Amino acid sequence: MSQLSKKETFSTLGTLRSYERAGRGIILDFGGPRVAITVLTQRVIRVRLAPDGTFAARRSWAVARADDQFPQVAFEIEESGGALTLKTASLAVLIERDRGSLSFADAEGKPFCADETGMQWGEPEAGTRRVACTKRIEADEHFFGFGERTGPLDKLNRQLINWATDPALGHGPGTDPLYLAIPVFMALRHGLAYGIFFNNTWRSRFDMGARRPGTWTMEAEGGELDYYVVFGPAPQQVSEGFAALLGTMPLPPRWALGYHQSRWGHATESMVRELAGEFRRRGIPCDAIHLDIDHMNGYRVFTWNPQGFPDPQTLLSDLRRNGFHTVAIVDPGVKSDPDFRVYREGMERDAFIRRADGSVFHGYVWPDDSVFADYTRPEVREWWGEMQKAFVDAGISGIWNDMNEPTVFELPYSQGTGEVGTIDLDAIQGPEGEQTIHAEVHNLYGQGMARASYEGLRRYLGERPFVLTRSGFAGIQRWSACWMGDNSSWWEHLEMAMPQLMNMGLSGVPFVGTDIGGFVGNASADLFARWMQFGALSPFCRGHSMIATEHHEPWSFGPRVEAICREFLRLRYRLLPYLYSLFWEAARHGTPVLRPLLYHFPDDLATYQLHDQALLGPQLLMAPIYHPGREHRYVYLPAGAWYDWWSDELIAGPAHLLAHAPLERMPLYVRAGAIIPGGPDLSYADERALDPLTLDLYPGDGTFTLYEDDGRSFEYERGQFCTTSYTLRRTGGRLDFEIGPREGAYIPPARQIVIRLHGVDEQAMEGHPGASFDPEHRLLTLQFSDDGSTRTLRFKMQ
Ligand code: MIG
Repeated sequence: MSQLSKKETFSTLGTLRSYERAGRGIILDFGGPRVAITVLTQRVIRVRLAPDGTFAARRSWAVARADDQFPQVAFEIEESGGALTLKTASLAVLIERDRGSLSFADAEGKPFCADETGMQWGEPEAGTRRVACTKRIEADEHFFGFGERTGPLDKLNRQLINWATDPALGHGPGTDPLYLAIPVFMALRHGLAYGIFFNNTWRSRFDMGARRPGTWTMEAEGGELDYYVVFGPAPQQVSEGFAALLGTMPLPPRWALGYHQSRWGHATESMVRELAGEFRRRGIPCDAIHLDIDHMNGYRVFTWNPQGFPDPQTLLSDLRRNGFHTVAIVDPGVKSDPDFRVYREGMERDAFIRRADGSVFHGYVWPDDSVFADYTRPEVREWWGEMQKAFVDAGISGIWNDMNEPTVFELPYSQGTGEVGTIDLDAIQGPEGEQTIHAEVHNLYGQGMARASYEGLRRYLGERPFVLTRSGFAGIQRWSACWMGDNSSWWEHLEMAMPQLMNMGLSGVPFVGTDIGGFVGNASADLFARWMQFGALSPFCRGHSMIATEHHEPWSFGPRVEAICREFLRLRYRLLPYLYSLFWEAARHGTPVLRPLLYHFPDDLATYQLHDQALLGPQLLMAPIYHPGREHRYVYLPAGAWYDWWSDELIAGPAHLLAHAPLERMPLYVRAGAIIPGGPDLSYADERALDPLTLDLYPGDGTFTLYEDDGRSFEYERGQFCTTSYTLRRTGGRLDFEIGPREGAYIPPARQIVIRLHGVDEQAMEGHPGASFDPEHRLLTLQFSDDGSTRTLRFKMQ
């Protein structure tokens, strides 16, 4: 964003003249420029600048709820000397009269998000102007989130551009930006977390102390200076604030939590049948087969290649009978071909983006000369949604949206694509009466497309759809899962996958994954095994690879790696009740599924730079190996007691340890007090009911809530679900395990409960005549039938 750095005179606010209380907040008058501060919740404050004094009636493209949809919240205004203070029950906003600078403070007066240079704006140019705001970085403050990025977990000292981009030739640790543009971050220091959503869809940039140490800046090439401050003080509360603002992921169908197998190059029905058959023959669980662009007829979206896929309906229903769902890719480029229905209909409806001169915009993508639907228009989304019907009729249950930054080639594909660009920045887009140029809505292109896919699929499937997208903006979780695009089969990209996915979670997007094994290039056997270990415990779990590379299926690397893939995918499937409950938590509260350790240990500064360990939910800690030939790695366990997943050895944290990790093992730890609900081995997620329900208990104090529903309908939105809360409490020589009442309308099928109590001695059996004890593993096992009623089990401890 060289233009933003160029020397330019920026205006600043000056002295506060007056203010007025206005509905949910206050409006500050600086004798021309005005600033609106709106109280959305006790913890969520919106700040908007109007350089000319008028707040344009403007669309907030990404927020899930407009300001007036938040319930009214009480706040007070105090005047004292040179400052004005707005107070809610949780925080204060201080406004300095002489400079108009804003700062925030928690209930104890600890400052955060304080203006340094404060708000600035440039001269109007072609109907818009540059805006910026510079704030102070507090001592020991660090920055996380920002969507999908290369590089480390902590983004202090980095610049991050928000501009959806396909870095077509691959990416390295310094590449920025990538496909998703999510101007959302979380600032964290000891005792205080807050979040920022920069509500601006233009090309923008965060500078987190790179240009001027001690300050951070958000700046955009156009649009408004409009941002939301989401106060914690705990990371969880920041996630909840983002959820209130940007929405949460609807529950995906349970099958989408299974393993997905993809590959560019599955060009025929027989290849697909063989692939699916192989999973079942080899006893490797799998739920979904993805069809890449090879399935299309001349790369025409929503069509089938008659040679490769002469009878998709029979193929897909055969797959379905065998427990496989089919996900098909849909790109935005619509082949410019008068004989092609999608093109014809789109032209009739004037659905395609037009250039500034009024002619339809054309660009090259896979089908060569193509046109692009304008998904910012509701009627265009509706029409695109209708296109899903033919796919649903053929048996498709998920859509994979690719190339939706959008990517436009310089040359026809037959001539090698040339440079990769996008739609003309001055092309015309937007709903009637709200027309704007591509530059304002570029970052929303993938979002609108994913939304159209989701809404159309939802309508025709009548069940929960699965949508996967490469591009998106803040709030993309409301419609789609995301993968991190074209990584390579490099150890460095396995390493990078961890902070990428964790930062996506902190940005409000929980359903995320990377191409297991790497997309570009050939994975080595040990890279594939290590990536599968991490991928099997990632929220979205898909193997994918590029055309003309070596095969990357779980069995492509010989029996040793195949056994590792089988073991870890089976583990994922056994953990589905746990994972599904985490997805429900994400759907309700915006909580990430995969979390950096700082999420649960925000006061332990040693976790802030820990990019290579992750928590799956609150209880399971993984420490993947991401170097060739390594069989040991350094692991940090924060305060508290931990169990080694494989040996049940008890480890007291905080501890730095060297974990032994032969190729078959990814170091895994469980927090003391963990209650992990699990199920039987499965070949696919809905193969059979959850019976027995296994509860793995690790002595200590903890709680967990199991969530259950039918796994595929929208009945849960009408209350057809149930939860069961479990509590583990350790007091002296006693461990109490409480099964709370099953709450909610959904009744799971009758089943057995198997309790597996880890790390105990023989006396734990006392009073449990039916229990068995394995002294070697110090494991007590106990079984009874589950009638949904409450129960307390008491175990004697040493
Ligand atoms: O530039 O559809 O990221 O997953 O296999 C290639 C072909 C276009 C890019 C996607 C990748 C997909 C590929 N696509």
